[in-house]
Amino acid sequence: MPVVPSSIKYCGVKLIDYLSILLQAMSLARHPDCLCLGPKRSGKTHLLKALQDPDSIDETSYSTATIGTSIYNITFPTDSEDAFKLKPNANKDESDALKSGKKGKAVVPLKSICVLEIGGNMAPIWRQYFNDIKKLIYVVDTANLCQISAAGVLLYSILAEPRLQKVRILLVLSKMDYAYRQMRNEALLMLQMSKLQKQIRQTVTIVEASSVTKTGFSDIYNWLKMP
Ligand SMILES: Nc1nc2c(ncn2[C@@H]2O[C@H](COP(=O)(O)OP(=O)(O)OP(=O)(O)O)[C@@H](O)[C@H]2O)c(=O)[nH]1
Ligand SMILES: [Mg+2]
Repeated sequence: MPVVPSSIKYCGVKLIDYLSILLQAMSLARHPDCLCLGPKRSGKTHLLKALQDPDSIDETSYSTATIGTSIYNITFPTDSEDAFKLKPNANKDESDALKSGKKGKAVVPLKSICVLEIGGNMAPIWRQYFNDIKKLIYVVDTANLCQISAAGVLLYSILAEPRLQKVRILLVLSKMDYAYRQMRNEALLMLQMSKLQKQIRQTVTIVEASSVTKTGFSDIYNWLKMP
């Protein structure tokens, strides 16, 4: 582990640059298929853990703030139609083998996607991770009235980034299990989505989700499945 030179130990900007290079080198061992961004405590870690293993998150779960980045490998079943699309030349035997196991039990092919979460406290240097990204999940906490407008401004700054003009965007309205959350239309109004969508080139898919009740998860898996 390299030692941080003492001269920059307490110098905020330089230290954060140093850390970002270090973290980038560590996390890019496998290039992520997708980035997950959003303000602090918006629910990124909870969401990705729950997508990875739905049983790992319930109403008693707590996630600590992500310092730097975290990688998640999300594996999910593809339906048989997708499997045949992936293998267009499969003959009948291969197709049957995909559909059923030896004892006739259904075997559904799995697909895995690598998602890189960058902590909300890294927002000033998110753009260092924008190279060669095809998909981006942006998580907004619908139960945090104080944060939601700022989340919209941050989202706009991401969508204006030249390297992200062809990226597929998934906007997750998180924590939908809270009674005091903003409803979809109110949240979108506070994010100024209708104004924003007129100014951007990307297609934005919007999903209401809860990592506790797993609301919206089938829509998220379907979005992840897209090429
Ligand atoms: N009830 C409920 N609570 C949630 C949900 N998602 C997140 N939380 C709560 O919000 C807290 C923060 O969520 P995290 O997933 O750590 O937030 P984050 O976006 O990863 O935060 P940073 O890593 O700091 O950027 C969690 O510890 C949970 O207590 C949800 O869907 N429902
Ligand atoms: Mg986190």
